Amino acid sequence: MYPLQTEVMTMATKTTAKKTTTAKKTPSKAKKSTSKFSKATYLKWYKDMLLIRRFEEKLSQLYIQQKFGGFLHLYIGQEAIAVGTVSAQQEGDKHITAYRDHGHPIALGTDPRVLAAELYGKVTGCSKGKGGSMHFFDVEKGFFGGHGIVGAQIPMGAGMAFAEQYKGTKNVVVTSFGDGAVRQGALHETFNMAMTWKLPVIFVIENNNYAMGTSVERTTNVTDLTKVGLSYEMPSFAVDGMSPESVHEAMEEAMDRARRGDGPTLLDIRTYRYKGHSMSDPQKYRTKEEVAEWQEKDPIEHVLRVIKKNKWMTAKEIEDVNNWVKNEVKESIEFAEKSELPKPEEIYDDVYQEPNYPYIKEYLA
Ligand SMILES: Cc1ncc(C[n+]2csc(CCOP(=O)(O)OP(=O)(O)O)c2C)c(N)n1
Ligand SMILES: [Mg+2]
Repeated sequence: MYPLQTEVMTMATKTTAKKTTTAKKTPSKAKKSTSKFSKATYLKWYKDMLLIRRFEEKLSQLYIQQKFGGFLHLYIGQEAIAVGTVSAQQEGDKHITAYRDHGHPIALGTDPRVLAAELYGKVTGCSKGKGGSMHFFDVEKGFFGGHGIVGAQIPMGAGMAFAEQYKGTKNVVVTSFGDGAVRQGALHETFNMAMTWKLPVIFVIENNNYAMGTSVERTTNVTDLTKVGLSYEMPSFAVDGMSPESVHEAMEEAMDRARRGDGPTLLDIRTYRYKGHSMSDPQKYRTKEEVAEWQEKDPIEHVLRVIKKNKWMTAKEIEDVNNWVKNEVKESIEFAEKSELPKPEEIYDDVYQEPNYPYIKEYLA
């Protein structure tokens, strides 16, 4: 059974930590939110998380109806990570992630219409319809994809951070990846280099405990992933990924460290994906009870409870937000359906090619 965040937080506050079978896996540095956030922040978190969730719920229906093809990896359950990160960032900061990439651009303010169009392979899509679900991109908003090769974005994120350091900006790069990617060799080379050069990069493990159907426990005997960062003497912390407050605080601290020139941080953000790995996943590797236990910690419900408790929105205003979200989703799909497909002659446009690359047979003749 994957440890619930309450257990992580109990360990962190060193109060009445129960001895459970999972307790040994919970690191001692887990963080719990203590500070207060503004009404505006909570309202934005609520609106953005709801948009991510409703958008993806609609996408999963459309995918089953075969309205679009390719892969579809849903972010549902993990929304607090994207919104808590974005609320902590500053103008000019950059993001790069894996193929589970719908949450970040929405939290950064990319229009869901261009995201829906991308899924439909339409020319109005954020990657001109040539990337699909795994290759969302929005450079204007600081979102550098959307990468399908597990762990490939880790060195790229460090490279982007090197560029910021080289140019002398104060921007930081948030490089996100899954728990499965932690076992890629490139991560270790990158961590070593990032620490040596004190790059302004924040490494984020979106730790949902599963790489497809393989749990962290089945992959390694080092199940506390913060230890991977600590072995490079990188400041490394476990964070409650069901709480946007905890994500924001941990991120803000890491961003300050990077901007001061003190180098990278590793955040092992404990989260859960409510849906399967992709759309074809029989989910035999976990129980319904485990899913339900995590859903009890739902970040959208949590934020809504805070809003209601503080009387920040009336029932009517909450309904208005829900209707706005519903309409955004509807209009996004209509936009995608009405848009044009790319022209066949454009197929090789925007494809990276180095004509004198010496190892391609065609160029050797
Ligand atoms: C180098 C490489 N190996 C294998 C795959 C197949 N693959 C796609 S997703 C995935 C699991 C990765 O899990 P994790 O990093 O935890 O991310 P999550 O899907 O949980 O967000 C694998 C093995 C791949 N895309 N790239
Ligand atoms: Mg995972």
